[in-house]
Amino acid sequence: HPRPATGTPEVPVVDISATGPGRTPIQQVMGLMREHGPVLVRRLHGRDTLFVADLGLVTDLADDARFAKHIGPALENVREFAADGLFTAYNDEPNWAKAHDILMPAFALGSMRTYHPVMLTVARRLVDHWDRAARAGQPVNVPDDMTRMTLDTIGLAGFGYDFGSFARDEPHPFVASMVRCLEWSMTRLARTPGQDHTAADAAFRADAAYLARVVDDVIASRTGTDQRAARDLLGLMLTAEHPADGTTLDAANIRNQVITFLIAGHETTSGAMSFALYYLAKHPAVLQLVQREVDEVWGDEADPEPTYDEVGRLTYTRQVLNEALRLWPTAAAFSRHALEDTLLGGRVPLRAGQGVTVLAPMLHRQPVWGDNPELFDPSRFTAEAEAARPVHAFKPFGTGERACIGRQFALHEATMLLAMLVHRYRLHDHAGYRLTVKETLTLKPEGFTLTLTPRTPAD
Ligand code: MNH
Repeated sequence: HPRPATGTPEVPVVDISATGPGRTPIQQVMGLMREHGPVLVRRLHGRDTLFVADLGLVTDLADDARFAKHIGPALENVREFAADGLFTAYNDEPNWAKAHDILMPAFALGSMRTYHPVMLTVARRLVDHWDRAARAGQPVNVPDDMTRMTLDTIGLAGFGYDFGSFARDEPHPFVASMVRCLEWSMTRLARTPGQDHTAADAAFRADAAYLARVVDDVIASRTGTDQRAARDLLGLMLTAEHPADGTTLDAANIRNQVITFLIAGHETTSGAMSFALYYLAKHPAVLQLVQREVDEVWGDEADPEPTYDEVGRLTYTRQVLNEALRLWPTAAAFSRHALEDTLLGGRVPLRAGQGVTVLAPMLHRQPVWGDNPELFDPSRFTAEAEAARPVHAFKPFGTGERACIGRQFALHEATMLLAMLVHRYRLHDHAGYRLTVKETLTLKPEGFTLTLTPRTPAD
C-alpha cells in the first residue's frame, strides 16, 4: 500500500517507535491529537498511519463517490477469525453484498419489534441478578454484567441460542476467548520486527478454534430442526435466497457471519451501556431527568412490562446513550480509502487505495461541539441541537453503506435496559470510581462497579 503523504506542515508526523502504542493505542492517538491537532501521521517502525478527526476532512471521507471502507491492518487481523463476515469483508468480495442484501431486512426498524420480547427476557435476567446483589449489599461489576446481557441477547434474538450467562459465576468462556482474539488483533499491530511471537500466535489459534466450535454448536442446534427457517438472523442465513440469483449463503460464509454477529452484536453495545451508567452515576442532575422520564412512562409500577412503543418514547434516555457514545464511542476508529488519487479536504494528498483512519472520540471533541467538549451533557442530542449540527460531526456507527447494520438493535436494547435500571434502582458510586478505559479494539470502563438499592417512587 502507498504511504500517506508526509512532511507537509498540514500533517505532522509523530514517531512512536520508542514507546510503541502500548495497551491503549486509541487513547495514545487521542493524546497525540491534543498536542499536534486533528490530522497527523503516526509512525511506528517505519509504518505510517494517517489519523484524522477534523470535521471537514471526515465530511469529505464520508463522500461515498470518492471514498469507501478500508480494511486496515487491525481488521486484517480480525479477518484471521471472521474472514469474509460482514464486518471484515472487502467491499468487492461478492459475499459482502450478498450477505448484506439477505440480512438487511432483519435490521429494518420494523424488525426490532420481533426482537423486543427476547431483549426484555434477557433484561429481566439482569434485573434478577442485580436484585440479588442489592439484597446482599454486594457491588455489581457493570461491564461484566452488561456483557452477559448483550451476549445472551444477540445469542437468543439472532440465533435462538442461549449462552445462559447469568446462570454462571464467570462469564461464558466465549467472552474470554473473544476478548483475547480482539487483543491479539490489536497488539499484533504493535510488534517490533524481529521478535518471536510463536506463543502468542499459538494461543490465538487455540482461541479462534474454540470460537469456531461454539459457532458450530450454534449452527448445529438449528440445522435439521423444523426451526431451520425461523425468521431470525440464523434462519435468514440458512435459508434466504438472494433476490438477484436465488443462491443462499454458503456454509463457510455462514460460520463467518455467525462469529461476526456474536462479536459485533454484543461487545460494543455492552461498552456503550457501561459508559452510560458511569456518566449517570457521576451526574445526579442527568440521572434525575432520566428518572423523571421513566416515571412518566411506568410510574410506581414495581415490575413494569416495557412495550416496544414505550421504548421509542424514551427520548431523553436515548440522548444519554448518544452522549456516552460521543465521549466514548466504543468502536472508536474506522478507516476509509480513496477510490482515486485525490486531495483530502482539498489539502492532504492521498493515493488511490490509501487508508485513512477516523478517530471518532476526537471528532466528537472538535470545536463544532462547543467550548467544553469534555462535559457530559445529553442536551447536545435534542432534536433541535441535532438538526443544527453538521451530520458528520457524530460518527459512532461509521459511515455510508458499510456503516453499522445493528445500530437500531443496539439502541433499542440499550435504551430499554438503561430505563429499566434507572426506574428500579438508586445507583451508588460506592468506590468513588475513577474512569480507566480498557482497550480490546473496543472500549470499556475497566473495573467499574456500583452498589444498588431499590428505588421508591418518590426518590
Ligand atoms: Mn456495529 C459495523 C459500531 C452494535 C453489527 N458497527 C459497525 C461499524 C461501527 C460499528 C463503527 C463500522 C466499522 C467500519 O467502518 O469499519 N456497532 C457499533 C456500535 C454499536 C454497534 C458503537 C453499539 C453501540 N453492531 C452492533 C450490533 C450489531 C452490529 C448490536 C449486530 C446485531 N456492526 C455490525 C455489523 C457491521 C457493523 C455486522 C458491519 C456492517 C457492514 O460492513 O456491512
